[in-house]
Amino acid sequence: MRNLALEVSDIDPPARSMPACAEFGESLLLALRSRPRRIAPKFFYDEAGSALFEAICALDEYYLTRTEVSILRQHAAQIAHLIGLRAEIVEFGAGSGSKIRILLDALARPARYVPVDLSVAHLDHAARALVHDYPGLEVAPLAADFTRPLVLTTHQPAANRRVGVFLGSTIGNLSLEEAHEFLGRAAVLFRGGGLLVGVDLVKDPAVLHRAYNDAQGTTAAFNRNLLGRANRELDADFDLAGFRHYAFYEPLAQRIQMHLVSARQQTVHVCQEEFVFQEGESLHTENSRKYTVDGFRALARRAGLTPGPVWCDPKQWFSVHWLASPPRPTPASSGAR
Ligand code: AVJ
Repeated sequence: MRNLALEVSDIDPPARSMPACAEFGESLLLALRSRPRRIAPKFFYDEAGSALFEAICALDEYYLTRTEVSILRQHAAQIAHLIGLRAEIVEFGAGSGSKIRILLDALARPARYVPVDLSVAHLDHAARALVHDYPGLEVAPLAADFTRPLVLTTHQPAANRRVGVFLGSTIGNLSLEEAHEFLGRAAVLFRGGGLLVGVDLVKDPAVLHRAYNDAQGTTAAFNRNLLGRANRELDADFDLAGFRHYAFYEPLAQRIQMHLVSARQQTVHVCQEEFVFQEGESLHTENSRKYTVDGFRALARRAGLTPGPVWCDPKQWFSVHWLASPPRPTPASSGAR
């Protein structure tokens, strides 16, 4: 009998299109030259940034992670049933790979697990641990930027049924237009299967404010690490203490905005180029959009998905959605009138 278990050495080195640091440099220079200055939040996640994000997930104020984990635990059996037997699971923004274990433990026999993440180190570490802990599971990591269309269209199917998993409310980093586009591509990629998405919900602004302004300053350190990363990778000379962490909730736009605001007039250098920050001038580093349950379902429907069950915690602070992507009608069934 053929042994389907993969040896760690069998895992292909993750393929990647562009060195992340070169892309970071270009994006930061573009951001600093334009007004308003803004950069994509994906650049937070170097090694230090990923560790800081893990620390955020453990904070009292940051209810998102523990709430989502409790929802997944409570409904793992039903979710596993929807995912079905022998499915290929593609997880976007897999990170440390801890949440997927809740689902893997509930699934009878997943065919294949494809973690998609920007960080090769994260992917490698998580893949090794999963191959060790789940004998018989094929793990095929993909180092890629899932905010780009390329990834979702070039990836080849390996199982009959493919299911996407996008947890942690990472979808909140996308604008409405980008989220619509992502869901539309997912509808095509996961046709005949579906997509499981974790979505943070609109709630008391005070609760949201605390989640992004924790007492220990971990979120501030996470935000400032972007500048630290520039100092390490791009020969920049940001004074981290010269920038204030500023995060606020906009009820009308249903999102948190996060900024780094210059505490004084200062000059910084990035890749030999000089930039002046006036006192109070900001670098916009992140949007974190919140949804209502109905608002998110409507967005998914507009993108071509069929909203199914949705699970929430008792306080209705966080939601996990099953979005089905119905199979294309077969010629036989559409021809039969
Ligand atoms: C990983 C995008 C879901 O928006 O809550 C945490 C990132 N930023 N604290 C979020 C984050 C500040 C997080 N996501």
